[in-house]
Amino acid sequence: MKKLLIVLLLTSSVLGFAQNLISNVPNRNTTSLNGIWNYIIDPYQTGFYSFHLDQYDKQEKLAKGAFFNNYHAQNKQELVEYDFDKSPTINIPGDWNSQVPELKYYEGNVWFKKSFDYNLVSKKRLFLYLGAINYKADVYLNGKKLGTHEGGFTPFNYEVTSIVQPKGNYLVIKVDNTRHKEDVPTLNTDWWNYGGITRDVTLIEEESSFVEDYTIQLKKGNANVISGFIKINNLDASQNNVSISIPELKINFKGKVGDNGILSFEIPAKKISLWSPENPKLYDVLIDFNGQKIKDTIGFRTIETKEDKILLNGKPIFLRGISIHEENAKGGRANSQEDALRLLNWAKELGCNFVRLAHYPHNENIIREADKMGLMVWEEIPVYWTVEFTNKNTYQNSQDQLTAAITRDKNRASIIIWSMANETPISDARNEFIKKLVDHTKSLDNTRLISAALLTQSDSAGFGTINDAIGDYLDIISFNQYLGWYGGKLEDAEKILWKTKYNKPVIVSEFGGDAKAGFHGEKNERWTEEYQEYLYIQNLKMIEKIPHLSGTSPWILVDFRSPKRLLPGIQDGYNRKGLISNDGEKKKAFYIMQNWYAKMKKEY
Ligand code: GCB
Repeated sequence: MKKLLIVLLLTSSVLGFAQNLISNVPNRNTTSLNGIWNYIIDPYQTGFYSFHLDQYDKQEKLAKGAFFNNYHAQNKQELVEYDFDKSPTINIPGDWNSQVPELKYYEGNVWFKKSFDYNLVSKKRLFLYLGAINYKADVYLNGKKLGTHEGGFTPFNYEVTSIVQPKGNYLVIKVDNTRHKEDVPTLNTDWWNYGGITRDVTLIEEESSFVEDYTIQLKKGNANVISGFIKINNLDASQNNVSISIPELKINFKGKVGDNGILSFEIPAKKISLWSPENPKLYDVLIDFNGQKIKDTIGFRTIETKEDKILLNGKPIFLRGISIHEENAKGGRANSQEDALRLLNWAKELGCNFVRLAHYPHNENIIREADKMGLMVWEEIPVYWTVEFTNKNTYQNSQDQLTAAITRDKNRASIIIWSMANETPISDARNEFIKKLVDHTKSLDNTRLISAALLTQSDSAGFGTINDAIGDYLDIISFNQYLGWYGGKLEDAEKILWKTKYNKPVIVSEFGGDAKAGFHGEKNERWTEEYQEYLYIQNLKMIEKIPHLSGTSPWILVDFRSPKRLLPGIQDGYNRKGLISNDGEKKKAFYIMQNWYAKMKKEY
């Protein structure tokens, strides 16, 4: 049995499952591997397969042709047909499409290499943490395979303690952003498939036993109890003391980690200054595990629903939101703190207290900035349109992405909603799939609200309805509707009524239409700023009358690149539904929304 277990463990590491995710990376002892990397474009995967398509990383003997070996000819005669050090360079983190002109439309394989030195003193452990790679990554350090990871928007890590050397390490990553039907997202999306190492690459140094992850949040619906868990990696049972202190709240809790490596706790707390958009208070929190200290800044707030209201800290709120893609106005994946501030400051200017970060988990910087700025956040996974709901691997992949997002972000007060899916076609398999994701989310975090952006129908009496069985599992009924753009007449807006069978809060998670900034005309001329402005005026008249309305997040803050938007002279590869153009110019509809939010702010 023991032997079998060892074999299983070995096989799993060979298959390369990412290890348990380490959280709160920004506050750990880290070394950044960001910067200039070499890359090789490899459309035929020449560095991965032999000429008879044997996969090099499954072979025993050293394959000189395998790019992950970073091999250099030993003498003038030897044949080696690649050389990272003579290959071009690219900035990491960063997508390849917006950095290398000939890769603008490329979907396929690119290899990346970074060399580094690292002096790891004995008894310490080292982990390689990858913030996100789109879509599939095969990761190698010094020629050894660390693993394969799929999913373009979530972090993963590998232990490299026994592989790293003081000098001349080479980290090689093959990135493949080829789309597949069974992937998450699937073949068809309305956003650019930016390929590459799009988020930070970091080495994390730890002791042999360390705090891997924790939750420190208010207990569901209770503003006087802080609860959660602390999880120790490789617990040494003789050293199991943990303390959690929050000096400003005079909390100094001491506990012992159980044999399973976990300490669960509930700490009574008094007079917490609760986090809210008006008061984005974050407390310094210190965890001390046998003298190892890890710091975080955490806000405390409650979020619940009661009948058709969303209650923040026990009081009803209206979510004045905007949808945002993780993209810079000029194109390219956003990642930095500066990128985050640009986007979130625009949202603030619009009058928002809420952002829908569509359609996948965004980078950690933007979530942490939202925490500081007092913006509530909707975070979602790319279960978008027609993912393969009958495919077990597709489900597992979606669940893994959700787990990683929750693990990374569950201590951020700003996050109030986990969203399971966007505009997915109703079927039994899909309902079952989403239900499982909901159950999984609740098992990891029962303190937040759950939603999904649904599609709408109209009933025989002409009412707009939400006739979707997964509404039963959701805390908030959210739906996307495009009156005056994909259907319906804007003149009818005031007459259109909505109903839902659920006595739950409703969010209009998308509405909008395209306008090319600077293009003017009559309000009935498509693509003009006037058309978009009129569309917003009319939609808002309809939206105001939606029963149970608790928020809106129009589509979208900034124009974004989409391979599906091809109209020359107008779209030119951009979805133009932004309230702000990709040159940062505000369109007329921006001010309609801004006024409406000013009004809603007064009413609530
Ligand atoms: C939607 C999708 C969003 C699209 C948008 C559009 O319903 O959820 O991803 O970009 O419509 O512009 O059509």
